[in-house]
Amino acid sequence: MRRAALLAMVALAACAPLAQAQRVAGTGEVVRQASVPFRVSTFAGGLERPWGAAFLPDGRLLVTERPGRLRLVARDGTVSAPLGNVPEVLAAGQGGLLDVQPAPDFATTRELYLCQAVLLAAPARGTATRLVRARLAEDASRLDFAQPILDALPVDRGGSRNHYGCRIAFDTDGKLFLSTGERQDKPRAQRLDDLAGKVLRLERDGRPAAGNPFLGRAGVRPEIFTFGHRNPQGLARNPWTGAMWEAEFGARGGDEVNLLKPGLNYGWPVVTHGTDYDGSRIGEGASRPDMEEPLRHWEPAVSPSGINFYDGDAFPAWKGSLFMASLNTPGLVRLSTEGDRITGEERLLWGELRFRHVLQGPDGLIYLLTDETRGRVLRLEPAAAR
Ligand SMILES: [Ca+2]
Repeated sequence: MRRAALLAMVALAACAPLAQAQRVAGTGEVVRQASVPFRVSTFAGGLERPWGAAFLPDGRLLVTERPGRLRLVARDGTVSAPLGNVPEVLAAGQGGLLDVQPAPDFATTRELYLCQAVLLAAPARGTATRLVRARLAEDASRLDFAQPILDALPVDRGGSRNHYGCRIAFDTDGKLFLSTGERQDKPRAQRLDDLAGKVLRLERDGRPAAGNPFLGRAGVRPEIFTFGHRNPQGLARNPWTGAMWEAEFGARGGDEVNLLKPGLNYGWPVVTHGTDYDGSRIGEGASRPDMEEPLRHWEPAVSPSGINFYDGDAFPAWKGSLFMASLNTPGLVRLSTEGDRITGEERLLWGELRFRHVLQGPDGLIYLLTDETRGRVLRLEPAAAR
């Protein structure tokens, strides 16, 4: 019964032409052609290219703006002035101030982590993904401490301003996971003496985490947890299994959701289900026995950015879903999961708006960051069935 309903839902979603998209995002209108009817309203506005966000224990929402600002959104949607003492970023191309994530013990330490693009001066002279450890001042007006703790070296000297990855998540042991993009230099994803195109697992001070798969291996960076990634902007811990899930952009098609297992190779650019932008083949084909297959892949592209699992009570039917913010085609993907498997897919607000991130609020509602110059935080709440 459940499976039949799911299949019908997927078929419905697949048939909905983009031209019929409702264009309701943010208006307060009810979306009824979904497995659960919901209302979409604007919770907060006036944010320039919001990229990362996280709720604090007091219910306020920390939001980054890609040009280099960090703000707090109060529970009534009021947006603060930019916080002081935020590190300088390289705001160009896809780079800037990207993710933010409070430490698991934020309530006592006020510690948080930022991921950003950085331009390093001579002698390095190039760009990289950078992780910063910071502390939010008691009055929340500024960071009273902000210290870079890891650069995904070597720097890019080829002039790329793209593919930084840059999502942060914590595992059940409190270790910090950081995704890094391959900086549009494909072979870097397979090089183990290189931190680009990887997912790293770190102690809170940026050192390689205890138990990492390559600790003590000569010529291999001990921070590496998994490798062979292209541009991973999605990272989320499955709250039921504790496993870390990842989403990454393919080139033309080949977007992926992966289940991360220590030390494994996720294939890029040796294997991919997509092609290059000119239609030419990349690498050796779609799969190889010694490389990990994605849990799911998409052709044509959906361009997945932030992901998060939903375990709230406001949408009981969606408990156990993985939500994925999609840029192109713009919209929200909902994947049903059982354990660490994907069992179905539904597309919401499809063709409406580019979403950079999706997260669950302390109220169990779903919050979306729009990828717009005048960006917003949208809120989805259940609506009564008609
Ligand atoms: Ca892959």
